[in-house]
Amino acid sequence: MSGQPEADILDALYRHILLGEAEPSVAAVRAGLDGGCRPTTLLFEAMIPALDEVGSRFERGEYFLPEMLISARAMRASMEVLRPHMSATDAPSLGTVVMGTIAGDIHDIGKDMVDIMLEGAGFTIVDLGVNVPAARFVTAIAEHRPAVVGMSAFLTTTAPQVGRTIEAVRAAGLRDTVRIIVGGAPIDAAFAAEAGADGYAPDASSAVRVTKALLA
Ligand code: B1M
Repeated sequence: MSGQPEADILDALYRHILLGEAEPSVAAVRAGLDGGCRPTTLLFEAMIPALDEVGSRFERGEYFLPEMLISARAMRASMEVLRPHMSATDAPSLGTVVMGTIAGDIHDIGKDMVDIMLEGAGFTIVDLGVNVPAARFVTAIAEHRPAVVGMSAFLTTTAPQVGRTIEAVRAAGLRDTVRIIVGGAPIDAAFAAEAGADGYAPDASSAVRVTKALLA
């Protein structure tokens, strides 16, 4: 047990990720877990708010790409420590989900968070990574026969690729074999419906709820 109050650990974790201090971030996650903090508390009350502040600083011109990058590294290192604590037990898989960030977009932290939450809920994840061309989604569906396909989009400029990817799945004759859920900061329910998706989730927890509902 670390003996530190939870609020202090959350505060330290927030600051370390904001400042891009990977090792201290990882140490704070470990201290939190040792002290009995829930992994989702660390994630939603410190780690994600820190990255939100990184984004705000970038918008205000106080942070530039290198700062975003080192904060992202600290986030990723901390997520790796959390991941095993959020995994499901040996229960049978609820189904396979093929996930990927659409073409032109290299953001993956939010996608990986959705992976972790879905894995934790009992789904099997096939993650295609970032900058995934429509054709790669199509071949992955043919290969893995998933119940659900998840697409993440984080940039306004490349978000229209979601609709193009869904169209490619349709053109390949595979659209009726899968349910498609989309998410990411520039996307909302109206955009998702317009793009031809079956579901939309604004965050990783609701992605689990929506995925289960799509399969019910
Ligand atoms: Co980028 N970036 N970035 N960036 N970056 C944003 C997204 C931005 C909002 C920052 C800002 O201006 N405030 C902005 C986009 C503006 C816009 O288009 N509207 C932006 C920009 C402009 C850029 C570049 C163009 C910068 C440049 O080069 N000038 C460039 C683009 C590169 C490219 O992709 N081609 C770029 C690059 C980068 C880094 C490489 C430095 C780094 C990425 C590191 C990485 O991902 N490996 C980075 C980062 C770190 C950010 C911010 C700061 C943080 C992103 C993040 O991880 N957030 C981001 C600002 C921000 O988000 N506040 C920003 C935390 C994450 C948990 O939230 O990603 O929203 P989020 O994911 C959520 C939900 O969206 C949802 O659940 C997740 C968890 O709750 N969700 C789903 C996600 N996928 C889902 C799928 C679902 C359902 C829900 O179903 C399948």
